[in-house]
Amino acid sequence: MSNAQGNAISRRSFVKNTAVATLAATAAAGGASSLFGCAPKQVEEQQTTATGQVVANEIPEEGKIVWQSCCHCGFTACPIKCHVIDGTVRWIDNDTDGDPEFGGVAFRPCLKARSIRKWINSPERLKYPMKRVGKRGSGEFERISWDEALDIIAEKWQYTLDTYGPEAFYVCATGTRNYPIQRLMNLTGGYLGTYGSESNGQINQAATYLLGMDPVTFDCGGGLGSTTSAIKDADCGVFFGCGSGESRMCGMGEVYEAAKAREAGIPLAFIDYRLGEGSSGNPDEWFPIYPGTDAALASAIAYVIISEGKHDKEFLGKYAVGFDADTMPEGAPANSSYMDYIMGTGYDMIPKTPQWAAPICGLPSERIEYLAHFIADADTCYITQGYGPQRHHNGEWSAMAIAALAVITGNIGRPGTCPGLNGKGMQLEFDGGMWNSVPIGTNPVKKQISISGRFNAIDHGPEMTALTDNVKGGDKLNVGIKLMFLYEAGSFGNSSSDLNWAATILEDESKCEFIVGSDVIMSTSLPYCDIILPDLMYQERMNFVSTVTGGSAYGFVFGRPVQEPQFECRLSYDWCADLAERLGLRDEFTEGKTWEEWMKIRYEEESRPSAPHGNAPSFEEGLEMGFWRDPEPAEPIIAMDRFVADPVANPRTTPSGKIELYSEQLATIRDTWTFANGDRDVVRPVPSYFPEIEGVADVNDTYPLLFATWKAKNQFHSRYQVIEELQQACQHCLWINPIDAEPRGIQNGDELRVFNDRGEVRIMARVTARIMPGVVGMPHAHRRQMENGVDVGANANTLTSHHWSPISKNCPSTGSTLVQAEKA
Ligand SMILES: Nc1nc2c(c(=O)[nH]1)N[C@H]1C(S)=C(S)[C@@H](COP(=O)(O)OP(=O)(O)OC[C@H]3O[C@@H](n4cnc5c(=O)[nH]c(N)nc54)[C@H](O)[C@@H]3O)O[C@H]1N2
Ligand SMILES: Nc1nc2c(c(=O)[nH]1)N[C@H]1C(S)=C(S)[C@@H](COP(=O)(O)OP(=O)(O)OC[C@H]3O[C@@H](n4cnc5c(=O)[nH]c(N)nc54)[C@H](O)[C@@H]3O)O[C@H]1N2
Ligand SMILES: [Mo]
Repeated sequence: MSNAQGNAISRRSFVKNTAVATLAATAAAGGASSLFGCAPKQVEEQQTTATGQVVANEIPEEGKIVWQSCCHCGFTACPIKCHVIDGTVRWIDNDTDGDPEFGGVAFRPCLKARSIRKWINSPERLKYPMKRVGKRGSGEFERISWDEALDIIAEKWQYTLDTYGPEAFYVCATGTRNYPIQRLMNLTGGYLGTYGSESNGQINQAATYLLGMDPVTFDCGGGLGSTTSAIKDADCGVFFGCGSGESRMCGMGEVYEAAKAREAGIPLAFIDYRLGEGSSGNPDEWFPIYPGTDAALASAIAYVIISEGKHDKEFLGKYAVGFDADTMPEGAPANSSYMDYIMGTGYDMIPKTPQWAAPICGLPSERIEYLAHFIADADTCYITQGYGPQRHHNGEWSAMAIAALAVITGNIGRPGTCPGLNGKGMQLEFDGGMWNSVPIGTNPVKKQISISGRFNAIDHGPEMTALTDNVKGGDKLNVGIKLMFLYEAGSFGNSSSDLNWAATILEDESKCEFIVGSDVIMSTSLPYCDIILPDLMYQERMNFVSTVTGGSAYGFVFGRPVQEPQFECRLSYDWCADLAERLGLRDEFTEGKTWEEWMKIRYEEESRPSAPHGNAPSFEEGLEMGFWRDPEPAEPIIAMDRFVADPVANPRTTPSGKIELYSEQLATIRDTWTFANGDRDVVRPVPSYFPEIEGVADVNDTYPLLFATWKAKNQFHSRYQVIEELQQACQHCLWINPIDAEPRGIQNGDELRVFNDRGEVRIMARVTARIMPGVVGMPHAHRRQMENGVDVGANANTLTSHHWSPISKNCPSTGSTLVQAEKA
């Protein structure tokens, strides 16, 4: 940067000088007020910019600083510095401790976190407990008192326990989080459990069978994948379906690490059906492929690598089984190795050449060859995937086929590598109590269903078995879900698929007899609840989180309430204690402790010791600081490094203790289970491709477009949607390629009807070449709003299918859906 005199000055000294000048001006204009106290009144001064423009420079009142966090974007909990004046948040700042030079590190939250005061003070907030008075779904409620609400719940609780037993209880939450209500249920006999998550159910299976992940600790030697910061030691990077520019856009996460890598000249390739922000911010090259076809692409890449003899024979021999005939487990059928599948001597006798894959995935064969050389000709290639590719009907196999590329090229367990999976690797592996809560104890009910199985279990629970529905912990369910807590879960609008079908199940009061919703705003799930309880926002309670980022900086937020509870909103731990009292269990529930006391115990016992440098403050010190950041950057976590260093001492959790390119466990599943989707559910012991239901192989004249979804950068799922400014900043629209728009007479901004046999939505068109021809898509979790059977709010899940994947029984929420689109 140069100043007017032509002297080069660094950005940092420029910032410093400007700050001094501003402070001097402030003192002059506002009198001798203390700089850091709460004194200054709003001071206005004028500044002239370099271009001669005159701008007002408002310096807001400092107020009291209360640190809090945003709501975690799944993996990144950005710290926010709230300036509170007279008990109200007035403005939000960020961590400013980092070096202001580019390349320096500051935890800068995105537009969502910056809008937090509009979220917590939204006019749409729930204010009082309510009781349903109309039909389920009608949205007719009346205000009741907390006592009345808790009396009704206690009565239904006891009735359900006596009539159906604990297996009929269910907590509908996202993933497997811990909530106080689960602690209470565990004290009254437990509840039907959940495994998997909408985020990464399929990828976890891939990790388990191929790489031998420990499903309890998720340990792959450092989470499911390496941290993104590991990329600094790679020669190049390949990202399959990674929306990090939208899904982890905070200043400290993947975007930052990828940007640093690019600055250092490390080329990055992105594979996605659309050029989203995640890709456009970072890639040197974009490789568009049809949704659900990553395994075809990966297999063809493997074909090129193996035919050219560029696979890492030494690595495969030492660390993997099932690559070729020499390393097959005893008793496995002939010609069934991974190499047989790839080279065309396997079960289908089809060589997986680039020419075979090109029409399937829509990427020209030369580009596939190019990608193969991009990976194989580098000494070290960082291979990873986001969660998009696996959230498909065939997602387990997409995830495995991608990870197999890291295996055959030996890009595992050494600096600069990632084993092709990105899961916990998005985070730093230390426990920050991301969704902090009280310990929930042990669930006496051992049966579990997949997270996508909840509507099935309400509809026909007793028909669900281990072999047909992957019910775990027992052969079958004895009873359907009869009492459900919808707890911080937008199952009815955000997370679940095929919502019109789901509505018919919840409307029937004989199925799930009693539903309680705990939320903060009137979400689209709540009209199906019998009782609604208004919760506190994260920022209104003690909220302890780690700033997990996947980057090289980290810290803990010791969030304190930024404002008093509004209206009759209550901390869920407190009303659960009152409910426990009605069930005769208050003392067992609280053990005499407050929410804050539990936070402290969990921090001292779990989170503090997990900080990598052992230098985290005590809880009291942390509260004093509000936000603690480790002054030392964290070294990258390299997944599976311990295994690669010593495979005998650190075996994987697979039966062989090695990476299994041929999995006998999968062969057993194939031979013993009955599959919901018949022949379309394919299970093979090797990473391989099969066409998903409602994928490229099923495109037809009635529904010719592949429909796909991703994360909106202006929402965290449904959260923040009520903030008008955020909606304007990033309008909800359907991306459609000009090649598909033109014959339909569709232009930018037109209102469209998008439909299939499951439902119809209305949405604005965004005609753009940044999505492949033949594919249309939108961010998920926009508010569902039904008018005459049409969702005019355009929630993606009004259209998505419920064909769950063969093993994890997870719904294919980012894809596996065909639609037609036309002008409304
Ligand atoms: N702003 C924002 N951030 C979020 C969230 C949010 O709601 N909003 N949610 C958080 C949560 S809970 C999660 S789980 C993470 C998810 O984080 P990501 O995994 O990064 O995000 P997704 O949008 O699920 O999928 C990533 C990308 O996969 C692409 N994709 C979909 N199907 C396919 C496919 O078949 N093949 C290929 N190659 N690409 C495909 C999508 O276009 C998208 O760009 O994000 C977290 N961050
Ligand atoms: N089509 C499609 N479907 C998807 C996805 C996709 O990419 N595409 N992504 C999937 C993924 S990865 C996930 S994680 C799920 C997410 O699905 P959800 O977790 O259901 O999504 P949220 O919108 O975060 O829903 C949380 C609900 O909790 C409420 N809430 C917010 N804060 C609080 C609080 O402090 N207390 C209480 N009690 N309630 C609160 C919100 O208002 C909202 O109603 O969606 C999945 N579904
Ligand atoms: Mo998620």
